[in-house]
Amino acid sequence: MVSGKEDINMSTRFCELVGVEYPIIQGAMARISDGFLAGSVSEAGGIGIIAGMNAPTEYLREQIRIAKEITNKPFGVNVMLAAENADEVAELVINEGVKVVTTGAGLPGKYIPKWKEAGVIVIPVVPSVAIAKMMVRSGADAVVAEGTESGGHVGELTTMALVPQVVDAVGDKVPVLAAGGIADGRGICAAYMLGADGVQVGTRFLVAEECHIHQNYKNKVLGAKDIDTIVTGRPTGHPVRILKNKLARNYMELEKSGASLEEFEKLGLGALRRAVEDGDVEMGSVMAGQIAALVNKEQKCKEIIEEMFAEAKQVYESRKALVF
Ligand code: TUI
Repeated sequence: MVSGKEDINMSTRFCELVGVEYPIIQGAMARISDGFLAGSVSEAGGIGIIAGMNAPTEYLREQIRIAKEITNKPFGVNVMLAAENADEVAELVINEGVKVVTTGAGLPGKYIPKWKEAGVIVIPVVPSVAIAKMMVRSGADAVVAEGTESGGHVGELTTMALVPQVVDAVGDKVPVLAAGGIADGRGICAAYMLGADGVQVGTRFLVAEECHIHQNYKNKVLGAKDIDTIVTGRPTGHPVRILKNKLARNYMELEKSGASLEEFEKLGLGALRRAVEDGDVEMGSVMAGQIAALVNKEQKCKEIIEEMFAEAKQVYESRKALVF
């Protein structure tokens, strides 16, 4: 206690559930969040997540082992349910003793009993109240309520509208984490005020020093303005938020012309790899959230997490003083 000020503890029931210091998950980012990034986030006191996406099972096993070399703390794997090898990845996480699984883009119900039996903590990422309820009925231990501000595959609702509704629906049963548009301490405080027990952050970790993407991708994020993201591919049923570039303009042209799904697919083929590995940020898919403009420095994962929570404490103190 210093000069009558209570020392604010930002720890929540989510920290107890997972056994972490800070209630922050590094969002799974396809082709981006590997064992090195996830291990670094976990070692810094959050939960790092290796993106399963469509990666071969053997590649994921290697990434899990890399994360284990970096940290003894819990980390997770995201199982992208649309992936062809989802069944194999679901087994892999059990065999490798992975502590946390997050899921995206589908319903993981059929895997949940096995995961729970193996002691895996299951945290589906959900875009709506109905899906959140379904997941909790299936045995989810927590949910991430992800607003449309996020990068990558997005739902319709904003974080501001979605999070309190998911909290009302399932918050008495499981912790709810907020995702979409959170990149600093203000976002953490806002999430807490909406009833969340933590946050999932993706975009800010794109520019982490431990994030091994092409520097052109990082520079594109660092240089982004508020209106620089756009949602592409709505007609395909898989809307994806990316930073505006030539690829995004081509997508918009296709949408206007009422193009076939094949044409969309052709344009999207290999686009993420082009951006992440080749650094082609014009014809590549530069996935990032609406908060990209707030992300303006490259830092270590540890600095990012500690700065965000230190800022959250300051914000809490200073805003509290406004109210009488
Ligand atoms: O999954 C994400 N974000 C993603 S996945 C991804 S990989 C990808 N790349 C290109 C095209 C499509 C996918 C990049 N970013 N976020 C979590 C999320 N889950 N958002 C929406 C959902 C979701 C949607 C429907 C969860 C469950 C659900 O169930 C209903 C159903 O019909 O399956």
